[in-house]
Amino acid sequence: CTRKKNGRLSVLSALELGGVKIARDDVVRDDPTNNVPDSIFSKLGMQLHKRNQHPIGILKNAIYEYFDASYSTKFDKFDDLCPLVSVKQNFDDVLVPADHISRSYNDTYYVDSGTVLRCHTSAHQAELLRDGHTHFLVTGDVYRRDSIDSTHYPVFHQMEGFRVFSPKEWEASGLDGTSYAAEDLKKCLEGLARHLFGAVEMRWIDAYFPFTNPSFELEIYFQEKWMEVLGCGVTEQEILRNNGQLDSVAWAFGLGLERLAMVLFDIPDIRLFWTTDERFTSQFTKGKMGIKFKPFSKFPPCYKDMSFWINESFTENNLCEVVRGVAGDLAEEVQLIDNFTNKKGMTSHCYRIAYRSMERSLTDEEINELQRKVREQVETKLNVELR
Ligand code: FA5
Ligand code: MG
Repeated sequence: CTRKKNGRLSVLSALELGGVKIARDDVVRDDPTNNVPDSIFSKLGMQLHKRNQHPIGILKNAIYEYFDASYSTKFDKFDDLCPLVSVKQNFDDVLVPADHISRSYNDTYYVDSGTVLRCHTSAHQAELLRDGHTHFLVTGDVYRRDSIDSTHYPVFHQMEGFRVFSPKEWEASGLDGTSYAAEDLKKCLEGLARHLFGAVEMRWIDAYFPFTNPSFELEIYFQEKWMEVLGCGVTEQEILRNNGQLDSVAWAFGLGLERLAMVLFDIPDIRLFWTTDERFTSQFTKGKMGIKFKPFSKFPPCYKDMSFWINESFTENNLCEVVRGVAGDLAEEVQLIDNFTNKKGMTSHCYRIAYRSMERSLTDEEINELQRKVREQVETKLNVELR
């Protein structure tokens, strides 16, 4: 059912998420404080992580199994928390500084100035701590304005893990609380990686997150590159104190489920998780981890280059949003291939866009039309001068 609103046709729909009813018009409307495009709204409520036959759901269940088998204390599991959260939940509660780039409209989808589509499952740490949970896993869809390539998608899934320790747990060890938690965290995640992968090449990288210290990232070797699969660390005391845990220490992690599933199931492109093509969906079975995805004939990509003079407000995320708006999942990659500044101080960027369908071959006409629209919108929406 459709109706005209503010001069634009919008498909009416409402969905219920985590007990909250959301109407499309609550999210997608012509409002300068809202930057959620229809293509993103349409992903709300898909809940790939709750489908037991889908690689994301299969992986979630396998991780649950690991935690159930490894710990005598049960981890409380949440996979139905509403992805619309307040700016406070998404950022303030986890100590993201007021001027941090992740808060910008360039990086995050805002529903209005006080509400976002969560950009990480860490948005739920504080409320769950306040509700008295000390061991928990939170799985859900998260949303980010981001680049376009085979391992980045504007909607993906994370699983958050959180474990609180009381003083008696580390005091006997001779270690201080932070070292104790950091050791336990690495042991837990290495054990998880072994449970999921058996043998796989992995390495720890020192990292930074506002909500943990120390912080680490785990990388796994995949498609001839190191790929970051998770962030983690020892929770900042302030978060614990603010939420009723006075003498404790804790660890937390946030896993990217698509990235892990790509390695586990040999899935070469992140867009495939969203396809309804049976040649993809029929290859996976509830509870079965050993399956390797067999690509159904790979279609050739088509590359189109475009050059323009950028302006001060130009960002790559805005460009990617335009490309996705026009080409949707036919956009495979957007890559900066040339960049120079002339004597007048004008900077030119050349981007190469790869178009490819996961399901069929595209015609020249179709691609030319996509590229024509991209060029047109890049000019009008981003205010850059095409060359
Ligand atoms: C976070 O989101 C932190 N909240 C993780 C965390 C939790 C750290 C608790 C410490 C304690 P980061 O932005 O690095 O961190 O994202 C975590 C993972 O999500 C990445 O390692 C990656 O696997 C995945 N990821 C990030 N962006 C994308 C994307 N655009 N598409 C697919 N996966 C992504
Ligand atoms: Mg990261």
